Amino acid sequence: MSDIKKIITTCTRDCPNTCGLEATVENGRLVRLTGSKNHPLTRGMACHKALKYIDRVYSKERITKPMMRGASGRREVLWDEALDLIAEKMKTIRDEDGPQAILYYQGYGERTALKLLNKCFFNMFGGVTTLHGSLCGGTGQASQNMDLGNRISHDPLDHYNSRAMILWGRNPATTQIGLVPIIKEIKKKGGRIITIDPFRNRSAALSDRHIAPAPNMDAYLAMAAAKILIDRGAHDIDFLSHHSAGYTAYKAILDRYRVDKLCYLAGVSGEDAQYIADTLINFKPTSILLGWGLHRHKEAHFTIRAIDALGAVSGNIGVEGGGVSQGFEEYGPYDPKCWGDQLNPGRRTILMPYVGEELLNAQNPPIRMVYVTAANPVCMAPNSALVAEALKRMEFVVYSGHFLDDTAELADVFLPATTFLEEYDVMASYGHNYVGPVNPAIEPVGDCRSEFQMFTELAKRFSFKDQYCKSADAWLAEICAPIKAWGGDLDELRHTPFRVPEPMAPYLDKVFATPSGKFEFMTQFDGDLLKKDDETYPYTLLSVAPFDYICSERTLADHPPLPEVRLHPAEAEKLGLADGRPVIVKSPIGRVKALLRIDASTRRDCLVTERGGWIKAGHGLNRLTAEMVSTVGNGTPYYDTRVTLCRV
Ligand SMILES: Nc1nc2c(c(=O)[nH]1)N[C@H]1C(S)=C(S)[C@@H](COP(=O)(O)OP(=O)(O)OC[C@H]3O[C@@H](n4cnc5c(=O)[nH]c(N)nc54)[C@H](O)[C@@H]3O)O[C@H]1N2
Ligand SMILES: Nc1nc2c(c(=O)[nH]1)N[C@H]1C(S)=C(S)[C@@H](COP(=O)(O)OP(=O)(O)OC[C@H]3O[C@@H](n4cnc5c(=O)[nH]c(N)nc54)[C@H](O)[C@@H]3O)O[C@H]1N2
Ligand code: SF4
Ligand SMILES: [Mo]
Repeated sequence: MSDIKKIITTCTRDCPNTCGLEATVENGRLVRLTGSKNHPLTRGMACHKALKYIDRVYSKERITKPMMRGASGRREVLWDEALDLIAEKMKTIRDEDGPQAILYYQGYGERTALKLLNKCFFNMFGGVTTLHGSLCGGTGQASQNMDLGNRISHDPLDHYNSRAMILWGRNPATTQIGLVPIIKEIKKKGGRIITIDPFRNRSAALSDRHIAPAPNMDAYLAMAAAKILIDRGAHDIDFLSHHSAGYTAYKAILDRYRVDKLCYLAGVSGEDAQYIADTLINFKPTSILLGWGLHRHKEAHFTIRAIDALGAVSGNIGVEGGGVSQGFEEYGPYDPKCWGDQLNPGRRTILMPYVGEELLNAQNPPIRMVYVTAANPVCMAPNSALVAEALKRMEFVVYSGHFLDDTAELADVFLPATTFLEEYDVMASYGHNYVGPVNPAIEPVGDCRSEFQMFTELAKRFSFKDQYCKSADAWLAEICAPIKAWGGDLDELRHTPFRVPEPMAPYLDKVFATPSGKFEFMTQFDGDLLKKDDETYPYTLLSVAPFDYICSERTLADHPPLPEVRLHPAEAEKLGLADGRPVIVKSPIGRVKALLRIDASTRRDCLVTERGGWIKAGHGLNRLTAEMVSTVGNGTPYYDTRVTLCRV
């Protein structure tokens, strides 16, 4: 008779949906992963990628034993040998150059509660160099903070109160399927959905209208819609006069342009802007969802702030079913003391969007060792070639992960990590307000260990072992102290998600944590900074979220021989390029061979592709992306990359 178990857990992939899951285990082997019905928001949902997670767990390519690189290549070693070497290197470097000669690079691969302790480990060790800035959500959040004081998004369930939804540079049909039933419900009730994206993404098919502005020119579109609204007298005078600051200066920016000029600059038709204004007037409340794609531009704060302003002018801020929402605090429900930063105030951080250059140029002390967890910076950070060169120049690189990806290839020590299906932890979300349990469905494959176990074992080799080495439950009680203070029960959390007591709809009292206590309008706007005409490199490279994978989480076998790039038919004709043929994509810093797809769903000024393929598989689009940092929020403007194409 077979032994069948069902385990309630939570998906910890870098995905805002953070679904409640049910794992089915037959005779110790994971056989099924489906949505768990007891999750109040995701309610039995799981995406098509969930099946792949089972394949990843048992993949032949997965590294399941520690490995070390020596003169004769890589060899498997026992955990003790790997950890002894790491401890010895860390002590030597600390004694010779101080702890800041080590960089701890924490990626986005998994962001659970116990992962706070990774940094805590390095703080107890003496405080190493860490990162600031973001490859992901920095710009949008910092820009919204300027307007709202502190960004708080509407609970996704509050969108059921919306009569319309604007997906502004966001593609939930691919990136957050939990929003799809909400979108369908709004439509069923006669509401409207608008997708605003230079590329006709998958979510456009769910929408009443797809509007395709030129990349990075959305601020003009938002201003055009606001101007139409004000001209029609449909602006929210009560909100503007009592709860906002800076409206006069913002209005003066609008008055510098005519509506048709704004539409021209945005690269859209007048009807497009009218449609948005009409929706905001006649389908109240409207929720506006900002995507992460939207803010991967240097001056994206103008975009975000102009959209926030449109939300305010139309009376959608601090209103149920309204709002301009992007994301949530995935570390919000935890005690920040557990990072341990208070142990070493003022430690050096380096700028993530410039990680290659920063690593090479760091002085006093130079960086000698890099410790990477849950990341693939060679593939996913800008300027892959420089990141790879920097890692090669390091004296010692430790990588903890699952597969031999581009970054792991350069590691001296590979520590095989468990996946979330083999782990005990707690997981909050950057897409909603629920914290869920992470329960091990199966025993670790091979000799894999969770990062918590790895750092606990490593800590035993240091003088701070007594402070660090505690049980997972003891640590979770400390980390999750805020959850307890909010009335949560950690035992109950092992099977039932807990909702963080954030409001369903924020700012209902119209009080904002800004200097004025009011909503603050953008009062300065410099359109010249948005222009990016470049005859040599005429296309904006949009390297968007793939449908089938999360970022670079794939195996070598998953890769087709070439990455695909999508170009508008008129441009392909102009260049004499044929569909299905290889092309060379060139940027000022690199070139990548790709397969051309001729596709009318892109604008003529864009080349669209999916991010995340590995360099060692012939993909690696960040070989084309130069280091840049956004003006606000230290984000990474990947989509300011300009390229051209030619035949192979
Ligand atoms: N399947 C899948 N899901 C994922 C991920 C994944 O890799 N795969 N990644 C996860 C992560 S790390 C993140 S951060 C989120 C991202 O979630 P999303 O923001 O929803 O996805 P992106 O594809 O990054 O960007 C969305 C859209 O922004 C558009 N865009 C780019 N520039 C502009 C612009 O200037 N204006 C406008 N209006 N639109 C623009 C792109 O064409 C793209 O279609 O998704 C998460 N979910
Ligand atoms: N060109 C371009 N580049 C981009 C973007 C873009 O739009 N275009 N988007 C950016 C965005 S939004 C993001 S979030 C970043 C992501 O950049 P990264 O965080 O560097 O990369 P990921 O591809 O998410 O890879 C995560 C790795 O962590 C591993 N992993 C997963 N769980 C665990 C775990 O529990 N322990 C350990 N040790 N390892 C684990 C996975 O196997 C995988 O190898 O990329 C950015 N790069
Ligand atoms: S990747 Fe996202 S949508 Fe898919 S199961 Fe995980 S949390 Fe849900
Ligand atoms: Mo991200």
